[in-house]
Amino acid sequence: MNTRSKFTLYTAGALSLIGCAKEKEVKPNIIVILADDLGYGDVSAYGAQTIHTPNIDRLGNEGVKFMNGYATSATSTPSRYALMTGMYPWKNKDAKILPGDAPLIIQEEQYTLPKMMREAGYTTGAIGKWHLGMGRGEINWNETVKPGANEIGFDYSCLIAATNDRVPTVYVENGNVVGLEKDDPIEVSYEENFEGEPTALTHPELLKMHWSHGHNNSIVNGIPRIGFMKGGEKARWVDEDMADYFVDKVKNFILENRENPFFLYFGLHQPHVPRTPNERFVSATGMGSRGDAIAEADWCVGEVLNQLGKLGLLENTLVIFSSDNGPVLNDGYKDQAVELLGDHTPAGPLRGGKYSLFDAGTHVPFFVYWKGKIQPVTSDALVCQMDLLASISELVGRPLQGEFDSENILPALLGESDEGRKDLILEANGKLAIRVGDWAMIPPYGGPERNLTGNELGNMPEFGLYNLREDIGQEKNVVSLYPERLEEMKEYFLRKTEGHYKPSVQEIELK
Ligand code: NG6
Ligand code: CA
Repeated sequence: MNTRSKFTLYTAGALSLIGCAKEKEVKPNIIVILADDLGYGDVSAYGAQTIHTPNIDRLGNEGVKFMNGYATSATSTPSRYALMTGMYPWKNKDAKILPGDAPLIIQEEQYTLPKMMREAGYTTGAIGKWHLGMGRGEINWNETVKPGANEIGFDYSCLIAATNDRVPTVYVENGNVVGLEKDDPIEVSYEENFEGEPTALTHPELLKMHWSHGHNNSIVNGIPRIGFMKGGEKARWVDEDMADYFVDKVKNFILENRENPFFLYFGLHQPHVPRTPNERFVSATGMGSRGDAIAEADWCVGEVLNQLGKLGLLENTLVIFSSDNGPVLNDGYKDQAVELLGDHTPAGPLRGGKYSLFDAGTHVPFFVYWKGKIQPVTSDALVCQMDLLASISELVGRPLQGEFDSENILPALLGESDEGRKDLILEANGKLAIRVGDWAMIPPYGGPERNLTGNELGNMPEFGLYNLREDIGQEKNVVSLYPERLEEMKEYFLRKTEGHYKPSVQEIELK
């Protein structure tokens, strides 16, 4: 198909949906489900054989299954920042893995996806993993913590502040710690322990899960964490119940808002460490806790779909599923993820994983499902979570004003075009790489080849250039075969990153 007829086709398609939304004043509910560290190869819709994810698969097999779907970053905070703000995270120096007591990194005056949805008449909710900071530093967890999700556009929020391995290990609902008792206040520190409080180093006998790197501070629920915490005994979460807790909140939010259009951000905590599936899922996969946590995540997705079905909302709800970054096996606990992996390949055919500039760091599962409105299709379009802002704003009739990195790729998201974005800057640990069309280019960076997880980071002494269509596993660095292509990519990269590229010794060579 030539470009013009393709363009006409998708424009017409998109307009028909947009037109339909406007004419009948039907605003589809929008649900974004973001898994945590789920790899491209962890989902059976992408070919996983030893793990079965029937509910997640349904979104891909009955919706648009993106073969080139991306997070902006190979870790959580920056990816989530891009999704929420439509801006590249490397333009904000604070958008890096945050501790549990970090201040909110989105400015209250900044435009956000939930704000846009609210302007479009939606009720907005954020449930699950947050990891974008709360408060302004020096948080008092015994008072309402502000600003947070509610101040950047969410009408309702029920969250874990950072990650499931970081303190405080409590749920924060609309800024308030759930179940906190007045006479047992919470204190949190990422600097030093509170006197007399057990840690993994002083009281290893209290551990039911052991750490391999990091994760040797406060012990909660027999699990050693990152950071120190005291008090709030009754408010502390039970990891094994977290999925049920959030699924209940999600079902409730959908039920309460069934009459109005709603936007829901559901941050799954699986399969991030510590992997603590509920006993219903223990041994579900034969792959140990990582596999079982994925089975539990799949159940969570099924519960969302069941609730929509039960309330007759499936035809009126657009569901987007993705993951904040690529997979990792040993992320700091001795949970046998490596030993019990068997033939499973969490990154599928891709190279690298979480923390990596190689493709698997950011190339993640990505599905868009809308029953009866989206025809099942497999799409090669290059799409990124950051594009949800511009694309959904188009869908709900609130085109963006101002400058954003988010691109309107609505026709691609709806499966009506295979033209997504042309290029994407990828980020891992503050280092940048680029994908343009089928080509990926990684500048030379100093630093170790792998970190303690064993994942390859993509730090190389020379430029890496790969054609992902021919070499999806980035096995063959073709810099010497395509010197002109490399020069083009370098130029393109410098233009797009506008001085944000901070390499070590190779800077001169690049310029
Ligand atoms: C790292 C943690 C890792 C994980 C990650 C954040 C150590 C040694 N490693 O610092 O376990 O928590 O941060 O993951 O502490 S993310 O998916 O939320 O970005
Ligand atoms: Ca993550």
